[in-house]
Amino acid sequence: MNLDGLRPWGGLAGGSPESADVVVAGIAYDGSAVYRKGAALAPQRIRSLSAAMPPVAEDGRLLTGLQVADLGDLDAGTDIETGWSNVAERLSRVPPAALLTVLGGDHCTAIATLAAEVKRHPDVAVLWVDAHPDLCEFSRGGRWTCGCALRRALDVSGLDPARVIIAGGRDYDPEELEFIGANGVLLVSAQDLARNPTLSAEKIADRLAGQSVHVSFDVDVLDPAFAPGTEIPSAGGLSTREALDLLRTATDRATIVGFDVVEVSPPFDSGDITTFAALKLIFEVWGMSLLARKAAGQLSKGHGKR
Ligand SMILES: [Mn+2]
Repeated sequence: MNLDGLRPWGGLAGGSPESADVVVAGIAYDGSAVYRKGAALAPQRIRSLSAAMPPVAEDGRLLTGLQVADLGDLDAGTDIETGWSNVAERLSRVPPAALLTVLGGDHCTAIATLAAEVKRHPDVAVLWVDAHPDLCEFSRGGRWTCGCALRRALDVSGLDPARVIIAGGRDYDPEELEFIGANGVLLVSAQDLARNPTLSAEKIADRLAGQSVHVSFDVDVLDPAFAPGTEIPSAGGLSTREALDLLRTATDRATIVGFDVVEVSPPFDSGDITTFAALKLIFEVWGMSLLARKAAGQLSKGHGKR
């Protein structure tokens, strides 16, 4: 792909991490993948192709002037069980006013991300958009495998499970459904979303209204037709269009303070369509969060000086 003359992040890269509107970090780790590795290559691929994105949201709002500071990749070591805390420590120092954007990695990278988000925003709610709840105590040979990602994130962050909403679920282990029922997690399944997209998204919006929210987006929530480049494709998923509309409606009355996109696996992608789906989601979430912050007068001085 010829990206000559184009700058990363749609030309928005710049500013210092202390004052930028958006702070990006990668976690190039896929040691928790049990089916097939490859997500460790995602941060670099996403960054590289980010130069091809226009700095304009799909509704025509300009992102021009938004300052995007990229910390590069943070080192989670060879095992997330021990490596999450260093990454969480660095991410927790991202100013609360910045929109944190993390590029996974497999979904266990979200353990570090959510631990940091709870530090930055103690009352944060989490919208976990994923084909799988990742709520197993033990899964596929370990407690720190991808099927346990959300369970471990709750453990280490102290986040109340009742502040978690799972959207797009369709593949479950029995113990996950038990945990969801026993702990007040709201589950809005892929089937719910397909049958009644607006009502389902509004149900989430009611729960998130007035809250600071972190969106953890596992790209396998998308149907494999739209995102083949992932560790374990799950049939019956959302289109990219449906996912964008879900995020917009569900967070309409909330403030998005962070977003991570995980499980993009470039080696299994086809023509980079999964990487570009991730980039579309990132840029649109920036637009959604930007609108709210613009209204609140919380943007960097760079914004609006076009
Ligand atoms: Mn997941």
